[in-house]
Amino acid sequence: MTETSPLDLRAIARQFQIYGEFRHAGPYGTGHINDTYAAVFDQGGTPVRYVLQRINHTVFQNPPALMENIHRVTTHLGNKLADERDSSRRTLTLVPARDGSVFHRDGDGNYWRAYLFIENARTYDALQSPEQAFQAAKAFGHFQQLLVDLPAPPLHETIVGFHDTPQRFAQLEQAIARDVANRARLARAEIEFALRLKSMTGRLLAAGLPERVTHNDTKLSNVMLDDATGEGICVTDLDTVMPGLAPYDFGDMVRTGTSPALEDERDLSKVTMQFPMFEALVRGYLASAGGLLTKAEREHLGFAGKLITFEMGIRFLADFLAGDVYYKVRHDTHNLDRCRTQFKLIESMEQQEEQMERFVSRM
Ligand code: GN1
Ligand code: MG
Repeated sequence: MTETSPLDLRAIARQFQIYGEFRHAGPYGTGHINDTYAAVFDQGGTPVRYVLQRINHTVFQNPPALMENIHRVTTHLGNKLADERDSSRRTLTLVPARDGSVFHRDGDGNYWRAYLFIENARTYDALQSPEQAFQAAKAFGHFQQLLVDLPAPPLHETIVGFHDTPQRFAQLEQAIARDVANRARLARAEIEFALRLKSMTGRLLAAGLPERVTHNDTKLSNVMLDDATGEGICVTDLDTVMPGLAPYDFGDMVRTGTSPALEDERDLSKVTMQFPMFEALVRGYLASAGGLLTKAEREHLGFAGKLITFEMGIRFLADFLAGDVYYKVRHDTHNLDRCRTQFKLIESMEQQEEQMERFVSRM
């Protein structure tokens, strides 16, 4: 994507309707796609933080449509939560640009947005307890539940076919065939593993499940937990909120919330699906979204964890083979490392599949 050169965060920040004097700004968070910064303004003697984000417009090809989605979603959430204690910490709130628009476009053609910073809460790249898993899953379920009555029209599809797992698989097959970076030789075992599981890719799409407004990127580092109460207070990363299937959202919680290891852990012996975390995710999700789900959606919750872990594994693998064109990487085998943790996690899920199914059906 185009660089703002040199990156002048003060100038960017001043394009938004933020009171006070700019103090400083720096990189923030661990996302793989957009560039995120925290900026501090002095407001009458008190330092106040804001989030600034540059949207990756190679990945999200229509930023204005994406921002229209986010504006509609955050406005809807804000209205529904208005009477709750601490309401401004329960949803992201966009700060308008000086011209009133919901984004700012800089001279290099980059799209920027600003949010209020949610203080006294944080995200975790790996969860530390079943209680945290419960709270995080409950927050994502609540998010889905609050958006059931989002007024028409449907949200824009910000990435077409985002959770079309068969299409993701076809993209992997293409990457293997092209092998542009000459890396297939480094990933023989992973390619074989992927080819063996091809037949499950279409199962969720073929299940006739209802389309809902879903988040679609429910990795657990996308929900903020309140420092004082531990409550899942705010769901973040709204770029992929669009029509989708609820089990995919639940599945990504299982992918990211049940293993004690990070997504790019190289010691694969640390990667395992911890059953107590799975139980807590099911309980938390059903505590808020249970009333919403159909029988068929519930029946697919266990399977969805495995399917989306596979989807992410093949996306990392395809990007490794393509020469790291999509995800941010810090070294040559970063995407392959990520793929390996996903495939290891699938093996761990397979060993506990029956138990997982039984638990879900009892709830
Ligand atoms: C990306 O934006 P971020 O880092 O939360 C990706 C997700 C993946 C995730 C894996 C738009 O999410 O689909 O699950 O990485 N987002 C996009 O960590 O591709
Ligand atoms: Mg994201």
